[in-house]
Amino acid sequence: MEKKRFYITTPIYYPSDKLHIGHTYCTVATDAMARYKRLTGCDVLFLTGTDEHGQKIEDKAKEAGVTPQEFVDRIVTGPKGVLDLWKLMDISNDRFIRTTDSYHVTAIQRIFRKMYDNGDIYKGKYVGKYCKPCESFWTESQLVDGKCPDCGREVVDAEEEAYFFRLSKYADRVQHLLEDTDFLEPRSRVNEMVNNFIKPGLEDLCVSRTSFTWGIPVDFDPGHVVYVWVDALSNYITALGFMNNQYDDYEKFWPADVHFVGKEIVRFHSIIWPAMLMSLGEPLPKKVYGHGWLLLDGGKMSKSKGNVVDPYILAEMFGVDALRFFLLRTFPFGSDGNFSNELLINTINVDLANDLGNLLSRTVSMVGKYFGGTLPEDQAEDPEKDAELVAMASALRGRYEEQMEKFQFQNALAEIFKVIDRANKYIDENAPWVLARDMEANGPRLARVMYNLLETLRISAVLLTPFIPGSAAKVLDQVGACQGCRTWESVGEWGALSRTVTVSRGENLFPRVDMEKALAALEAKAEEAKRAALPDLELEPQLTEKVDFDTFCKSDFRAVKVKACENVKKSAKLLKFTLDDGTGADRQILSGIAMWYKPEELVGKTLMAIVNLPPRKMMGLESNGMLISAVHTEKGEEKLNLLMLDDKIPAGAKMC
Ligand code: ME8
Repeated sequence: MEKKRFYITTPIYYPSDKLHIGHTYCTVATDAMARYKRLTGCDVLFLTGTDEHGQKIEDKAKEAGVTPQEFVDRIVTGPKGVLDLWKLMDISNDRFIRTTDSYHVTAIQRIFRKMYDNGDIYKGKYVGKYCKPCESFWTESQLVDGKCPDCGREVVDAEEEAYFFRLSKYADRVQHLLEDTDFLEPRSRVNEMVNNFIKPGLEDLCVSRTSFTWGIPVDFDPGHVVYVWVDALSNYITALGFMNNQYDDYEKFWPADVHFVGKEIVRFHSIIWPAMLMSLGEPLPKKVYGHGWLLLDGGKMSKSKGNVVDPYILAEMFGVDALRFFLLRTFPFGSDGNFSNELLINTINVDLANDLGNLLSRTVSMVGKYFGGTLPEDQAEDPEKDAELVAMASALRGRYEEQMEKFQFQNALAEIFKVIDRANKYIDENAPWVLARDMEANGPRLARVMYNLLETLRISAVLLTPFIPGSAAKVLDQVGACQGCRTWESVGEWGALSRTVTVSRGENLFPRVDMEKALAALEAKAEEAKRAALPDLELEPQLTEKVDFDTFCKSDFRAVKVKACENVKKSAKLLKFTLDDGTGADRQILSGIAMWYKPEELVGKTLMAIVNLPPRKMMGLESNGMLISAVHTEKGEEKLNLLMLDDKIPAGAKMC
């Protein structure tokens, strides 16, 4: 029988900054869904990628002094770039599209031309507002308090000759799609779309720009580049081979089963994208699911707000699976959720270390201790004591499936953990350590208790595979599950695990995290990362105001030799210098450089001083002049170097 197909996508990410835990959230959810569908036997295509054009990228590349292509290459394929992150997070995408891939570029030009040829794209003049960070055009009436309705940032006036897409023509069909079908989920997002965007009147959409060049040129009018959202949304079909020869999967996989997208880009996916497809005469995706945001301190994570959380740091400290698990176990997918390190550690400790980890290690070690690792054939059921656990574990696949089909990852995991909790209780109820006191009488019963626990662990671990693929496989290894009892079919019913199974005790898969220590370590790492991100070298800007030569010549710079140097009492900063300035009398200068020099290392050195400054008192001591030093900032830290002269220069020599 031919396998059922399933095509799922994530948004393609802007490589304008490094990705953070918020981006990771959607990709991990998509990955869990793709793995779940593969587990159930579907032929899955999971697509992700990067959205590499637009003014924001062009601006950032200029800032960085590189070409836009070099800029995106670094963030996509460079160290700790997008591809590295997905590898680290164990993302099982089947395909990765970059909108700078040449097949995509060609396909976009063909798509644009087709819409132009059928009259849905026409040339006009754009007058309105533009939000640079979001790459979105807005009309005056759509602004909120004069700012971008999506991100709340300033918008700028924009006027230029441009191509327009007749979005207005599709308003009724799109409204019907949203209101009368289950195209957009969760349903709560439908009202927002209809009331905020369609009912006020859907205006035609500006789909080309002439004010920058980093985009796909309109091939029949090369001064124009295609609006980045037309370019980006089409990735879902060009990556299948639509209007290009790179792939041949369009017939097989389109329409997509679901596009997972963040809530702020639901508008593009549920209004503009279906209208574009209607114009092209192509089928619509079956569903768009708008997930919520991970918030930090109540606000969306963003680089500009400086509140992003680095998935590399978290994965390194807690493990990739723990992080994946946390994201999907803690937050309902359709709503916003507040991220915190405390919550992450707590989830690891409660669910993974306590509940699942303990159940696994207790069970496997008891099978080792009481049966030498292999259960005997002779096992005694106790229907009364076993019924509830067996019934719950047997029904688990169905309950889990019901939630997964609705993308309710949190609920699906909750179902698994109900069973795991029940199994832990089952251990206490059956007190294996008491049964083990008389193996002759209780051996068969003890064996059955152990079997029931292993079988529950097997079923749970198979269903956990989409969420924690690496660890779930290790759980299955430890409980002795053969390949045949790691399948979807095998968890549909109780008892696939061999009665005489052999366990293999392994590492502690989910160690408990010491909350205080981990929080301190995280803080230190965040601090380190912040420092690493600081510029290597910062120099004071040069003064533009001119000083005339005569004024400059009034400053008397001399070579001075250090006769003595000591710390000033009660001052952490000041050093007191006794200097030979060539006059025959000692000169005293105080200098705030104790942070950088020890007094003894300066004795005998030849330095440079300005000697005609008026005397100044510091900490009750008089300073006659100032020593000259060079200052700069390195990785955020101020550095100071005294200007040291050649020792053959005599004290008192004038600098000019
Ligand atoms: O929007 N919590 O790219 P993007 C949850 N290129 N999700 C978050 C998040 C957070 N804190 N921060 C970001 C784009 N995201 C376009 C997509 S698709 C044809 C083009 C999600 O890199 C965000 O909601 O800005 C979006 O779905 C995804 O990350 C990519 O965001």
